Amino acid sequence: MTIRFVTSNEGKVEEAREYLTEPVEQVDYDYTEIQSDDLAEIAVAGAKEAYEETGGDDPVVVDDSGLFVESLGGFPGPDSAYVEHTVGVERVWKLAKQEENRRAKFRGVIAYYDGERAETFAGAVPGRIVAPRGEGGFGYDPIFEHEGETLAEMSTERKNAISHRGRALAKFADWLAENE
Ligand code: ITT
Repeated sequence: MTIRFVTSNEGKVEEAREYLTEPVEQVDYDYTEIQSDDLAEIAVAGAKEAYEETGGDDPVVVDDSGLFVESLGGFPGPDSAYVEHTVGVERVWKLAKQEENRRAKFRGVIAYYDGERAETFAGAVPGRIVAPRGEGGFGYDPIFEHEGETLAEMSTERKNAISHRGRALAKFADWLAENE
């Protein structure tokens, strides 16, 4: 079995490959992100659509994730991708910098669909917003610090050990091992 990871984001795929024993194929299909505050609902709808539209027999997974800054009411949250591509990561730091409370969370949901079963696996990681540091990772990694290091300063393995996606991948891997 190959896992078809439906995403435009190679960083997500690289992390999944590092974690899972099954082969992971990237499928670059732009599924509809339904309007919802519920990441799991967005991800399941996306996984079902991608499964039907990309026409393979192998199961698909999608990952919907986002950065939630506490003092900014959870911004950019479900709109994290849009904000990254419009205002950019540096300016999210500049916004958070004006706040005393710089606590933030990454939250993510992986949704699996194989034509019959739909499952979701969630993960979160707490941290704080800092001035950009580090060359690794992707997206908001340079401005998200966890236990003294930004996610962009960590190896993929280390990031997977603590990150929202790593935690969701761990649950997914356990479920796969029991349900294949
Ligand atoms: P797909 O929808 O095609 O999978 P995307 O990057 O647009 O790719 P999302 O819609 O889930 O993904 O948006 C997530 C946003 O949060 C996007 O800006 C990512 O760069 C960012 N993000 C998600 N996980 C991240 C991580 O582990 N480190 C840094 N930024 C992350």
